[in-house]
Amino acid sequence: MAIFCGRRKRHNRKAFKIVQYTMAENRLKHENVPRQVCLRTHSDLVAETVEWVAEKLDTGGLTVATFVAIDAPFEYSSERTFHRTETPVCRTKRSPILLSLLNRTDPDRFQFMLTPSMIRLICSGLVLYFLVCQTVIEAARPNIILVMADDLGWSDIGCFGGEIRTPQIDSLAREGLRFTQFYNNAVCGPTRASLLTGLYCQQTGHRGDHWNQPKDYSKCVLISELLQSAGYHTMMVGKWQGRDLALDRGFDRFFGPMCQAKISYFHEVQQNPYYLNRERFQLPEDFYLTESLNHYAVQFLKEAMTTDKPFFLYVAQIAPHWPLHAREADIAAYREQYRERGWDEWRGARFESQQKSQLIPPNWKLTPRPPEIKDWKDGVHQDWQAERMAVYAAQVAAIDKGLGELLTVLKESGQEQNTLVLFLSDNGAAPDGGIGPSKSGFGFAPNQPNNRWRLDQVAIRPGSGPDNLPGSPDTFAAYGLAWATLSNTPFRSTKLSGYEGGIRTPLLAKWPAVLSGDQQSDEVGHVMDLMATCLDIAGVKYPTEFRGRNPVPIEGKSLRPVFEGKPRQGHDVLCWSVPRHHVVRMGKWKAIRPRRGGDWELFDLEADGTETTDLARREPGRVQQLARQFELWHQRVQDPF
Ligand SMILES: [Ca+2]
Repeated sequence: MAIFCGRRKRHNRKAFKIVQYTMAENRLKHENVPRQVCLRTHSDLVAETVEWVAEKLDTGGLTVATFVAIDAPFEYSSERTFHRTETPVCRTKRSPILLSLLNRTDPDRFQFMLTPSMIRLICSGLVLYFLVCQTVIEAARPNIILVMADDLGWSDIGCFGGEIRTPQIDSLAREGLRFTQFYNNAVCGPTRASLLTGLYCQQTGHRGDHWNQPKDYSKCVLISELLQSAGYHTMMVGKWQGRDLALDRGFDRFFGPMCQAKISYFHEVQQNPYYLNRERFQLPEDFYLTESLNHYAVQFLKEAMTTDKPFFLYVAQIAPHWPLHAREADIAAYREQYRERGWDEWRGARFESQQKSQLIPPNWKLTPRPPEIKDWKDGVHQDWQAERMAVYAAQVAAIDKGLGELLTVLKESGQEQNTLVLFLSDNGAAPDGGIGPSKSGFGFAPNQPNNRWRLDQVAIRPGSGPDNLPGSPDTFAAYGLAWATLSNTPFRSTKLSGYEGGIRTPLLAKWPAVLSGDQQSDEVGHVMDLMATCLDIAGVKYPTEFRGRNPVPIEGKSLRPVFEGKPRQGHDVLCWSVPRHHVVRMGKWKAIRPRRGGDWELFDLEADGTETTDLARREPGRVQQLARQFELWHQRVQDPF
């Protein structure tokens, strides 16, 4: 039997839905066979339709269920909607409906479908041909899953040398490609601006030096908007830093906080309201941020499998960004390994692993440990220090677990082959949290209530130390410069900086239909290339006009040739204006100077990727050439620094 759960023109949507459900209930009561239902529902009703069917499957009322989601953005009208609704009918898995329709075994049930216009359409060989062609084209368009971690250091994942257990992320490298020279914008908001628009963040109104600030959407178009308008089902979970709703920016589904201030992993806090699509979302008991994001990513992905559209899922994880918040069982899994071996030993181990796996050239030196960081063996409060890294590791592991859940859904759905899965980090590891124990920090201090941040008004214990361990919901701490230096092994400096430890990100790509496994690329790329890549593989042209806006021409360059093993026309010059530095890279050469003025330093990244030897005095002409390129870029993107 077929049940239509959408609305007809002039029908009250809710009333019609109830009528259809009731009809379905009655049919199921009185018919034993075939107990098969094909539900055709508007995409914003899919979730509850799925729930309804799940209940029927549980109670034995149904044995098989198939779904067709009608594209909600189109207004319901006979001809046009018929195109939208009947396209799937022409696909083999929808054939039961078509057969029923043509056989007319139960005309009552299909009274709605058999309008004159629909019959004309079914009889029209030309239109059918067109629909079949559309179906073939649609089937070839790849799905995209893009997972971005927040403040994850370059080597925190196993396949980049890390000791934190990340088997799922590592599987992307084993079954795909790892990029060794990929860049972000050193801080959250600017990276997300580039990722979502394919532009330098300055072109969208970001200065590049602030974690979060208003963006000028009049000059750009978002990846979600273009993919959605091209027929993709678009979904996002996680960190949304816009002032408007993600659903107003091209996403069909959204779960996460409107992130405007420091966040908690366990509770709702000031300036971070959660939304599920357009509705405010009340956090359940026993909430844990990363698990919740993982949960909704999986739910959205499963829902996407019920549509006939290709999909784009953007998972903007907030972990392992501070505060250090994790569940005790997850922390316990890492506590001993950091008590036994500190930052020096693990850093050496990561470096060795990176050389052994040829992630980095053998001639690079490990960047020196910052002078303020003591030798681990000479340090005090080692258990507290170890606890800081153990909580951080638990936060990383939670991201990995979520990716694993997505990969499982993908595999079981049979869509693994033609799905591009990308993983990266929005900036280098963050140095915040202090070198030693503290009594205050992050706006919390002794002799003040510290209870205005959490909405449930529970006070935060300020600072961090041996008598105030991090991890639990009433703490607010970060792991400090020493561990951040480990996270960014072998690179120099950290988040906010223009040195490689601030702006270089791991990037992994898995796409079985195109990419074989265990590949590595030293192609230089930037986070703005991801939008160009997604549009390229989806067959979507970047527009000169979109809904009354005239977006700046896209800066990003597609990575598709790299996936296909072909030569790629990369960036001649890349520039950054990040919180602490101005940076320009041309080929293997990189010049960097303090943002607030000062001399340029020059590094040969091929010979010295860890930026240990400044060549500026030896090559003043080259410095001048790079500085000129930076000035040209600065004028072009209208950086207001
Ligand atoms: Ca970040």
